[in-house]
Order: sequence, then structure tokens, then C-alpha cells
Amino acid sequence: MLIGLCLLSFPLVACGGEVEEAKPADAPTPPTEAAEVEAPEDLQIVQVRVEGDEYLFSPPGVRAGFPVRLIFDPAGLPGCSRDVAIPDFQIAKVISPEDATIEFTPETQGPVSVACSMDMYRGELRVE
Ligand SMILES: [Cu+2]
Repeated sequence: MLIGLCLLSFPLVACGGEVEEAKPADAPTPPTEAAEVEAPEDLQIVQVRVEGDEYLFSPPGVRAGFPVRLIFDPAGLPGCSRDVAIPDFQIAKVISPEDATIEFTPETQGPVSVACSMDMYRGELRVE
């Protein structure tokens, strides 16, 4: 009689354990990881001005894999140098005082070419 009761109670315990899945304990982890990836301090700010027929970047280089924001000085962009093209990222934009920034994320190392739409003014932003 005692052995019979023991055997009967085993499947009941096993079944109860399966219903209570351990998922609630795992759930809070992914949101914390996502918040770290979106951290805004990864943004790299680069000031851009033109000297002669060259775009100059300050700082001259950025790190690959992090977003870059180019901030142009509209007053320091002669003629068509404000008509900016970055072919690697299919970007073409006319810089104005109201909108003087261009953003992109370089995923690989190597120079990124910046030129005016007619390729008269040129510059290279280093990506390391
Ligand atoms: Cu031009």
C-alpha cells in the first residue's frame, strides 16, 4: 500500500514542475542589454570646415562601428562646397544654417570620401 502511494505521487510532482517554467527569471535580462547598445554617448561628433579646396575634419578620425555626426560650419563653406556628397553612404545634402549636420555609421575601417557634388572640393575622414 505504501509503495503504491509513492509511485502515484511521483508523476504528479514531475507534472507540477513542468508547468512552472523558469521563464520569468530569464525575461528581465534582454531589456538591460538593449539599453546598453542604444547608449547615446557612442555618437562621435566631427566639426567640418573648408580650407582652399579641401574639407578638413576635427577630429580627423573616428572609430568604426559607432555613429558619426558631421557638423558643418555653413559660414565657412564657399560656393558649391555646401553641396556635400558622401558616395559610400549614398548621402547627398545641401548644408544650410538650419540643417548643417550629416549622420552615418562607418562599419569598416578605411577613409570615407567627402566631396562637393561636382567633385571640386574634397576631403577624407579617417575611420580606424
Ligand atoms: Cu563643386
